[in-house]
Amino acid sequence: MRTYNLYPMNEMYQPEKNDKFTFGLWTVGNPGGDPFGLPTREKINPVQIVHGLAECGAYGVNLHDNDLIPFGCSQKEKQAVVGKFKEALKETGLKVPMATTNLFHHPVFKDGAFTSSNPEIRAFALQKSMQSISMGVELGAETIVFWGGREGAETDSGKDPRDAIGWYRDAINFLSHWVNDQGWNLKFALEAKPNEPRGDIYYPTTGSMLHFISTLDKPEMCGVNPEVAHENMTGLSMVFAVAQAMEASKLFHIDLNAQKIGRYDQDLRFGSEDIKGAFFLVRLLEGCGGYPKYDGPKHFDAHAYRTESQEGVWDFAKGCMRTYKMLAEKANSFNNDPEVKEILLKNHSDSNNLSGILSYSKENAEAIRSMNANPEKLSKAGLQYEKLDQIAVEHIMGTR
Ligand code: GLT
Ligand code: MN
Ligand code: MN
Repeated sequence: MRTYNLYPMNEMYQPEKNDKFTFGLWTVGNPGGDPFGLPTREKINPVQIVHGLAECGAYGVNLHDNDLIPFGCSQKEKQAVVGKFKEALKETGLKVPMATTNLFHHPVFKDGAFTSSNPEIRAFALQKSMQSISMGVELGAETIVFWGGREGAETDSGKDPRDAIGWYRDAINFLSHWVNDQGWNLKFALEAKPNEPRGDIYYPTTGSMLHFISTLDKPEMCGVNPEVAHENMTGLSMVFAVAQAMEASKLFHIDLNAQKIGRYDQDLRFGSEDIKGAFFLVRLLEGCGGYPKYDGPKHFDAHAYRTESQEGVWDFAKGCMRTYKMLAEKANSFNNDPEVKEILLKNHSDSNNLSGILSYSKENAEAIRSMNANPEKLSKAGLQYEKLDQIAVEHIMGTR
């Protein structure tokens, strides 16, 4: 494989192990097929993917059960494939931080897995998840992602969404109790998506997943796996979704990619669309405003353009990581920019010492009630957000 030579002089953006950059087998292994056209690349096998990712400098590789073990594979074939995969991991030092279950591809899941109206299909979905989680544990995974691609509907005539929502809860509760009984210390990360492949999907946003978690038997085991594309598809803010998850200590995993608003799930190279959105997301993840850094794996759930050969796939993978690192540097320079600090300090200042009365007590309620506010004067202050935002743009563009 050739080395990344777009910027051969500049070594500072090389990925390092402690960046915890990961890719799924299904991402760099995507052969470029789409609903309208055949694949444009040869399919490479999981062992080749592990070696390719290691050469790119990734930390780990994630997988669905069926990315490694074809559906319906015998126990013997399974052992052989897992053995070879483990060998490749050992040779390269790559980790498997996350595993997930494919509950969307096989026709049996055409009307949902955990939310199928048929209890036999719901039971099969649990069985498949248990097998997949066991394999994940064998490979060292600490996080199990659940993406319910088929958990939705085209018509609400077929089932009551309240039933479906309850069945999804039953499934996550079942699996969390089972994992606990196995003595495994795993985290579940729930991934939302508004639609596609279903007309509508239950729990369509990270925010709705966060509420769902609070209704589970073992909420402490469960967090979210927000994806840029999935929040952006409907025009929502990924920054707000991730901030809400971080503030609730529920950001267990993250899927980084890019998306044009209002389209199908594009899964584009991280930072290739909405560079300012990507900048503020990285700034959040790297720690700012007195909040700590997100320390979990950063998974690029994206794939190369269909125009690419395998070489282009590695360009894509290196591009994702490189852009993240460049944005992390820019976020740091923005945070340390004296003018930024000055504006933020001024806007947040508490010259009348009022922050102490904003949490409820009877005395504080009395203080608020009798306060002499001056909304006319308060509304006069310009907040200098035009300047702040332009400074952010200047940092991103490298002119500051
Ligand atoms: C699928 C989906 C992704 C999920 C993967 C995990 S599978 O590619 O589009 O967003 O994260 O199941
Ligand atoms: Mn995803
Ligand atoms: Mn996606």
